[in-house]
Parts: sequence; C-alpha cells; structure tokens
Amino acid sequence: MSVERTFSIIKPDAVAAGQAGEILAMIQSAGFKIIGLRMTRLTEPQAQGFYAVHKERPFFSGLVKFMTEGPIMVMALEREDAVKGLREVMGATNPANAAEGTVRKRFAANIERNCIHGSDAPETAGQELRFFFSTADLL
Ligand code: IDP
Ligand code: MG
Repeated sequence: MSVERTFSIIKPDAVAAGQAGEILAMIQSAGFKIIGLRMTRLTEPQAQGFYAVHKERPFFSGLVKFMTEGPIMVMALEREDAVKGLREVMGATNPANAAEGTVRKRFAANIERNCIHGSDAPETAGQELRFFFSTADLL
C-alpha cells in the first residue's frame, strides 16, 4: 500500500450546524494529513459540474440545491489507502445504514443531507482535487 490522496467536502448542512471542527477531528484521528483546506460556496454550475455523474438521477436537482445553499469546506487529504479509508470514516450514504462511530451516523439527517463527501476511487479523487485545488496550493 502507498500514500494516496483523496478529496473531501464538509457539506453545507454540517458547516451551518457548526460540526466542521468535530468532523475534521474525526478525519485527523483516522490518520489523515490535511494538505489543503479552504471554505467556499458552490455556484449552481459548479455543483452541477461536480455531480455531473448523477445528472440523470431523480435526486439531482435537490442535490444541487442543497450543495449551493451555504458555505462548504473543501479538503485535500493524504494517508495510506486514503480513498477507501475516508469512505470508512464517512459511513454509508444513507445514515440509516451507516456504522456506529462514522461521521454520517453521528451527524447526518438523511440520505441527501449527509454532511460529507469523499471521492469514490483514486481516479475520481484526482479529478475532484483538480476541480478545487491547483497543484501549487497543496502541501
Ligand atoms: P456518496 O456521497 O456516498 O458517494 P453518491 O451515491 O455518490 O453517494 O451520491 C452523491 C450524493 O447525492 C449523496 O452524498 C447524497 O447527498 C445525494 N444522494 C444520493 N442518493 C440520494 C437519494 O436517493 N436521495 C437524495 N439524495 C441522494
Ligand atoms: Mg459518490
């Protein structure tokens, strides 16, 4: 196994609820190094572009509305097996199915408002990191 990078978003629900600090602490406790971090707010075209893979899904317009409703925190993370490891910290998409001790089990309201995004594969991690960070920004 080798050191890998992944991309994460603390979504508008969690930022608004003041949960970003606790979520960051959970990520760091799981051994991740934060190599890029900033707050931003997605425009509608940015949210549509970021979630383009889901554009035919019935939940797409609701998802775009949710992701643009307020500030988010975008992060570049580094660890051994980072992509899979972050998905474990996050828990299942639907918090009803998320394991104890995961971010979504602790904080998520429902399958849409689920607090955190994490890349689903090393290739998407690369694309998503480039979407939000320039190489010069990352430590
Ligand atoms: P993931 O975030 O666990 O990778 P995806 O299937 O990639 O889950 O879906 C992207 C995001 O779209 C989810 O995190 C959630 O916010 C939203 N979403 C996924 N499935 C549903 C659904 O069935 N209803 C409403 N929103 C959904
Ligand atoms: Mg996904």
